[in-house]
Amino acid sequence: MTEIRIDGARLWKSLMDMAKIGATDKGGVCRLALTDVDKAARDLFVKWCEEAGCEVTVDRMGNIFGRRAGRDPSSPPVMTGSHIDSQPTGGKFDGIYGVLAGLEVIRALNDAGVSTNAPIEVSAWTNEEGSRFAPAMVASGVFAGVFDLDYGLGRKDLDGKTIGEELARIGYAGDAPVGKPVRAFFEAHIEQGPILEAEQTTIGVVTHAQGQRWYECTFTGQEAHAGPTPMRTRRDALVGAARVIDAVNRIGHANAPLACATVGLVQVFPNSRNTIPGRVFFTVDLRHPDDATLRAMDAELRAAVAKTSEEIGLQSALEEIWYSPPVPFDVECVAAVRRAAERLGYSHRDIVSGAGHDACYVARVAPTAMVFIPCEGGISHNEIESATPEHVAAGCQVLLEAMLERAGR
Ligand code: HGY
Ligand code: MN
Ligand code: MN
Repeated sequence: MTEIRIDGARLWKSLMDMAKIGATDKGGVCRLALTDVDKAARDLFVKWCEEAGCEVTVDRMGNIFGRRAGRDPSSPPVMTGSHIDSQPTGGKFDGIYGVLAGLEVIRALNDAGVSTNAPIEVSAWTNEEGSRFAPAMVASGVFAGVFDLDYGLGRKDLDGKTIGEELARIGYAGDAPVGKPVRAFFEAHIEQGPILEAEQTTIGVVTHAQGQRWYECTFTGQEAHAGPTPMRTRRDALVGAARVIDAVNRIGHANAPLACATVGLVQVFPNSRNTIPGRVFFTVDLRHPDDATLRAMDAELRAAVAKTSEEIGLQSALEEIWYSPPVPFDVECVAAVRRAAERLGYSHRDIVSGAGHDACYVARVAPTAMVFIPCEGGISHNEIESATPEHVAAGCQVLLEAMLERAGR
């Protein structure tokens, strides 16, 4: 076990200072990707990296890298990091914990005057959430070669603004190429689920992340007057959406306990109380750790859409916009996390991530693992999201130990 200790109070203060950017009345944050609020948080992160002596680079997808030099400048970096952007009703820890825990590792190494053989880098990945721009993790996806740069820069929000335009607008359209050799990548994150807290376990040793499929569905029927139009002649798009939304929920329950199925975004047109909805746009998010089961859930969704269209006489357009297969993390990196938790005497257990993370894509181009800590009530993507200073510090200490093992002192 190393004698280097992270400074938990400093990390907690950084988290609370960062949480002031985009703070909401209910104690959460709203820092949608590439908004002015995201820019302000990025600027603060860059300032802190520079104060810690890091060389900061930004690549063409706006991914930020703070680099602490190693003795061997030719060695690929041991990297950590996560994301700064949040959900519209996000919390103070999702993503930003992994970014600032990575910065704290660098600050702690500086305090200890310790050099590492490989450079150490802390990263902040653009648009991990997939809330403003879909899909999620698009910038780490470009970094991993899953998406090409034009696709990534061309992704549009609901107002038609592209990632490329917004990066330029906030001054984060970097010129570094997207993608480079990475010796190992470790991401610290809150679990965002109930397991660690329920088992009173401090560290989650993440072995895998589940697969996910995202869809966009449009039902088109016919606008008509809510008064004189007989029920038998209606082609009500919202009734169609309601039936499929219920079917999505049933698909999740039918494949429980590991499946997840969610409709989070619905747009009704013309959205007027006395006009029968002629068109409804909605999204579907299906997840499962087993790829074959996820494929079966896909088939069930398609059948439900076809059946509903037939029953109500609607036109339907169901597009799968994103497929992220289940991810096994690197056995050696996972073992480094487990050994670190053991050396430090923290309770720990292996766990599968229900959420997607940038680590899921970086895992395609570098040995990768994750460190989870509990969050209160397992609640995330909610302004009440919370974690304890003790768990925040423990996860960061495990991160430092695992990274040092790979970076070489
Ligand atoms: O959707 C997810 O799993 C992550 O929050 N992007
Ligand atoms: Mn996250
Ligand atoms: Mn999230």
